[in-house]
Amino acid sequence: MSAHIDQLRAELLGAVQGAKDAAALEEVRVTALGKKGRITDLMKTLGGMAPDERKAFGQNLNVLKDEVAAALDTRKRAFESAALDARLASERMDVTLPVRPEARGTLHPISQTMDEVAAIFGQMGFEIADGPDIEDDFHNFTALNFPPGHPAREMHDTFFLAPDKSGADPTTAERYLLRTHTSPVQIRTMMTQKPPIRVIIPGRTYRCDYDMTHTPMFHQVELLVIDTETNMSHLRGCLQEFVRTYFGVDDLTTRFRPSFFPFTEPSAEMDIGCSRKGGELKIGNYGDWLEILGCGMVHPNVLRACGLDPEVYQGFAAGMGIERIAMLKYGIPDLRTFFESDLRWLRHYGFAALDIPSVTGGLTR
Ligand code: 2NL
Repeated sequence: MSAHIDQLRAELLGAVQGAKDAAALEEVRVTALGKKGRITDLMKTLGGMAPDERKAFGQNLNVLKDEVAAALDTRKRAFESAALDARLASERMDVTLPVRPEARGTLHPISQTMDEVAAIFGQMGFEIADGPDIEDDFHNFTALNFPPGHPAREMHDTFFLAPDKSGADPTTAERYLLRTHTSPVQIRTMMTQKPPIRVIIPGRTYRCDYDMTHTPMFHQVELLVIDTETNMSHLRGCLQEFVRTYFGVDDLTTRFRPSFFPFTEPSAEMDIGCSRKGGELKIGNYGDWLEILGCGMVHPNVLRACGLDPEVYQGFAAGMGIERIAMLKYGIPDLRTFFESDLRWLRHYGFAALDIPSVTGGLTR
């Protein structure tokens, strides 16, 4: 009898070891310990045995049953642990890798330059104003003291929108256009805000012109100060502070030359010191001069057009081209490349998106 059990033990333990996977192992379990399993069948024979024989055989059978159950359990755990190892290997990740790939986008130099200008004038107490790109004749010309039919209107190479079908006279305020400068935003600001006013207006402007130094869309920033005691020395101090901070030259000299704009009186152009020695432009006090912006005291007619009494209020305004000051600071030689969306150019001249300009942190990389 015990020889029979030994043989069954060898057979069942061999089957347990030979099972290739969890499903095969389960079959072995059913064959051995299931309701109609080999050990179970033997258990059923106990009832027909003599008491002594039954006791000995029963004990042996129980030992075998426990042994087979233990072997099944060990093998089952081995399969589970192998399955877990395989899953861990397949789902493995390197936790030392950076969380995200390095950002590849950059800020366009126009955006960077606008941010720098905003940081400098923001520090001086200016707010940013904006307005529509599509304007009417009144805000773009008439309120700015361009008389009807004045040649300066033609000088602006204005893009006019198709006249509306209402039959309105296209030479009057009814014609819409793409703003030729950001000045209409100042008009809107003066008409809606009570002085004191200190605003800068960065934005897109449009003129029908295209050559080496002109693109049909370009960017300007203008500034406007309106108060009751504003004079030309405020204008000069403010603009001088701007160019010194923007170009990072603490003692940069400025020079004012008389000029003309319909909307300012007196009007001036401001130059900054530079050198052109060896064909290389350098900003600084080297004896040569570079024109940087136009400015002046707001014309009384402009104040009146906005409902401000020129006997009470006066102020100054200035305007400059963003592309121009960006080219000067960052050594960009060709205006037209600003608008070509050439990825190599953008990567070369672009700025890190999180490198936010501030006056205290330094404005540039
Ligand atoms: C330039 C010159 C300038 C202004 C813009 C201005 C606006 C109002 C009233 C008076 Cl509402 N002036 N703006 C004044 C002087 C010059 O721009 O060369 N820009 C590129």
